Amino acid sequence: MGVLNVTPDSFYDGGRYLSVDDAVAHGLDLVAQGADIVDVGGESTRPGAEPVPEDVEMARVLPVVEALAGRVRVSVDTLKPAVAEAALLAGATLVNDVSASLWPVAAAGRAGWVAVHMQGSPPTMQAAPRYQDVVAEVTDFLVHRARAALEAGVEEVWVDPGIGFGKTMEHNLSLLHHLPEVVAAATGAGCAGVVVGTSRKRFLGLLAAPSGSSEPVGPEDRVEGSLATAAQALVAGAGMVRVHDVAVTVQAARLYGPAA
Ligand code: HH2
Repeated sequence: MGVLNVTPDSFYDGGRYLSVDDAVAHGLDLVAQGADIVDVGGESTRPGAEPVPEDVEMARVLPVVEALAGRVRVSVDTLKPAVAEAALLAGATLVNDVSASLWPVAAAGRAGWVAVHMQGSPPTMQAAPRYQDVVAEVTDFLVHRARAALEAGVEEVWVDPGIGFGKTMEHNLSLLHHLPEVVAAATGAGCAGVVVGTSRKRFLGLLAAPSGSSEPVGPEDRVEGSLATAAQALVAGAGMVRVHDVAVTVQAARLYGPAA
């Protein structure tokens, strides 16, 4: 899944694809690089981000979804039911949902659904994330939501542990190390698979910081960690990785595809 943010403020690609033409051209470039799905978002969910009004988000994403649908599978990355609904009408066939609550919209639109785990909400989620057992809590939450969606008639349900969504570095690393358990639980519950999104996130910047420094390196210097964690996720059985850097990730993914 290639990331296409049509926002001024996304933490990595914000402001790069503000015109419909630029956004569509980048979406097609992601397809040329090997993306199976282009994930179109019109509201940043980075830590500290403030919500965007519904009409603004719609104006950002709908023309892009419409132009790309038919040329590639399109997902819409939104928290808002009305935006998801409109994007499905515009041709998207997957709802990528960091609120993990939009399965009724996916059911009504006969679309797939990605349930992402988040503790809190973007403005404050990184203030003090707390878990007794992050792997068990995230897995239980996702399995419950997946079951609700499957019972409501959504045929294609994906779950995503939500790396960076209300999680410390330790929480993120624990979830990555224990991904096979999340995959087993999701598969057992009837999910299509597990999605993982680590691409250029802050914890990778902290891991890449020079020794002795507690300042993360910037998003532009996080491709190595992104690639390493995408490969880690694929080896652990994830069925999809959500990335900004499609070409290099596709090269890595080929290593874990069916043997020639
Ligand atoms: N992460 C982001 C947004 N959507 N969706 C899924 N399924 N999994 C993720 O990990 C995920 C996601 C945040 O990244 P990005 O879209 O690059 O940035 P921003 O929220 O600033 O637009």
